[in-house]
Amino acid sequence: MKPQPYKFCFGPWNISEGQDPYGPPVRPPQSFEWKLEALKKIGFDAMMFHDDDAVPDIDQKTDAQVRQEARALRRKLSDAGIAAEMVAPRLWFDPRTIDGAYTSNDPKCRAYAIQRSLRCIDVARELGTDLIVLWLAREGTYVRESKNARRCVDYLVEAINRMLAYDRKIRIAIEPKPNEPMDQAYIPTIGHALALAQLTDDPDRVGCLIETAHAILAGLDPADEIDFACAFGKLWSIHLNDQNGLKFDQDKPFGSANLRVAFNQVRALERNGYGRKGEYVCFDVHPFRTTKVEHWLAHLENSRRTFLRLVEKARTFDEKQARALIRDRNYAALDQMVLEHLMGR
Ligand code: GLO
Ligand code: MG
Repeated sequence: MKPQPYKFCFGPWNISEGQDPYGPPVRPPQSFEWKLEALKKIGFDAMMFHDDDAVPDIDQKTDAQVRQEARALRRKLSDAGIAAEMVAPRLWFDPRTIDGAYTSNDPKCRAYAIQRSLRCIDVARELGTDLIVLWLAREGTYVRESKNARRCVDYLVEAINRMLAYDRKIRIAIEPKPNEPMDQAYIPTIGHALALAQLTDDPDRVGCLIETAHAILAGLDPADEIDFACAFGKLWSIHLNDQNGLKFDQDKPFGSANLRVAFNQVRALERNGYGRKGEYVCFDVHPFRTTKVEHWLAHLENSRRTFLRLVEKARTFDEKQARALIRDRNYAALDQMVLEHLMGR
């Protein structure tokens, strides 16, 4: 089979201004048009969106306004030759999501989260994508006794069922993360996401999105998460980046912390034919806080460059030699062979 040419994507939040919990922005905010132009200039194919990236102040607008603004955005995107990859409801900013969105203890807040998610589907429909991403940012606790985790599973299923029923065409990709902002999240891994899918009314339309950093924060190998999701035919999007151990979510450029772990993710994507059904390679990466304005897109270009170099490395890996070493159970030599290959020999 002919090797897949990959298509690339990032979100407007990936051109970030450098604020962290200890300091303010260090780069001036840019308009959406500037970011779209930047995406086009560096030759990416698609943009991913939060519902309020697409329609700012979405909660203040009527349904008709939301649809109209999303339609205007679609025209802007198609004029630029850029696709909308997915839309994700931002369920972690509003005061009604302080105690979680779908799993809040307050029924009024849970109702808000569901309504907001249905609006997100309206936006996706207008933007011409059937993919809704759920990063379940605040579905978890700081204080374990504050919520009934058993009931929270039902709340999550109920919210997803409402979305599935609202639009029979959409697919939902759950993006698990084990912590941050929460101490402990309810859906920390791909196994949890896919198990949750089985409890919904239409498991075939509930899949997942793997983010490298999130898998590492869960103590897992992102390549294994890729293979696991692909065994179910449910890897519908991916956020490649990197993470140096168990710290705050770093969203480093792809391959920046561990080239070998990155290589294995690329190998896993290649052996599963990722991209053949139109899936995009998305980089959920951020510039370092030290980045100057004139270098603002480097983390995105570098991530793609590293990805493509690793595709080459995956395709030129001596599989025959590797198989011989595996037959001989000579894993020491296999280990070194991988290192030599990555070092260029
Ligand atoms: C944060 C997540 C976040 C999501 C985005 C889309 O840790 O990775 O960037 O990917 O909000 O849902
Ligand atoms: Mg992400």
